[in-house]
Amino acid sequence: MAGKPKLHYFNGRGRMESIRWLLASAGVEFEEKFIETPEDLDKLKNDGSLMFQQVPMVEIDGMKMVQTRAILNYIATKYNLYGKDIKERALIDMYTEGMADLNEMILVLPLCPPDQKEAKIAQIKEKVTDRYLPVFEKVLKSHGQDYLVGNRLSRADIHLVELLYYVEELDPSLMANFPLLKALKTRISNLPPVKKFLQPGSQRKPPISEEDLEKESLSMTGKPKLHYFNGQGRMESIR
Ligand SMILES: N[C@@H](CCC(=O)N[C@@H](CS)C(=O)NCC(=O)O)C(=O)O
Repeated sequence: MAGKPKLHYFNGRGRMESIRWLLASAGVEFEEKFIETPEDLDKLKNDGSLMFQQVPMVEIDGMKMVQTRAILNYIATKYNLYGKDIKERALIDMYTEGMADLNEMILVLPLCPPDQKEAKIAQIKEKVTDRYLPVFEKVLKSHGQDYLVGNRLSRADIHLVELLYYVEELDPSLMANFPLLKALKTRISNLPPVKKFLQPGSQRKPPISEEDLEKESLSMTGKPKLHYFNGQGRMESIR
C-alpha cells in the first residue's frame, strides 16, 4: 500500500492550502514537511526534488509533483472529484479557474504595500460581490441541486467553500446576498471529512500574520523583508 502523501511547503496557507483542503475533503491523510529555513529550501532544490526550483511539492504515488494546478488535477482525478465526463470536467475547470483567480488576489493581499492595501481590499470586495459570487449563486439556482456540477461532490464545491471561508474572513457581509452559497458552505462543511478538517488542531492553516510573512520571506530568500514607507520613521533603526 502506498504511504501517505507528503507535502513540502511553509507552515502557512499560500499555494498549498487548496491542496490540503482537497486531500482532507477526499478523506486522505497526509504528512507535512515544513520549510523553515533557507537551508531547508536549498536542500530540496539541490537534491533535484523541485522541477522548477519551486514549492508546493507533493510526494505522492512515487512522484515528486510540483505546480499547484497539476497537483490538484491529479488528486481530483484520483479521488473521483473531477466530473463524470469531459463536459462536466470542462465546467469544473471553468469554475475552478475563476475561483483560482479570486483566490490569487486574496493570497497576495498580505504582500501589498501598506499604503495600497485599503484600495486593494475594496477592489477585491467589489470583485467578490459583482463578479465571482453571482456566477456560482446563479449556477446553483439554475439547476436547484446540492452541488455545483453533476449533482454530486466535485473539486469545484471544495475549492468554492475554501474560498467562501476566506471571503468571510475578509468581510462576512459580502455573503449577505448569496443564500444558496451560504447553504452550500454549510452543507459541504458538514461532510464528515470536511467537518474534521474544520476542527481546531487540524492541518488547516490560519490566515498569515505579519510575523509569518516575515518568516516565509526569510525562508525563501534568507533575507528579512521589511514592510514600510520609503522613509526613515520607526523602520530606520531596524534597517
Ligand atoms: N506556478 C507555480 C508557482 C509556485 C511558486 O511561485 N512558488 C513559490 C512559493 S509560493 C516559490 O517556490 N518561489 C521560489 C522561487 O520562485 O524561486 C505553482 O503554482 O506551483
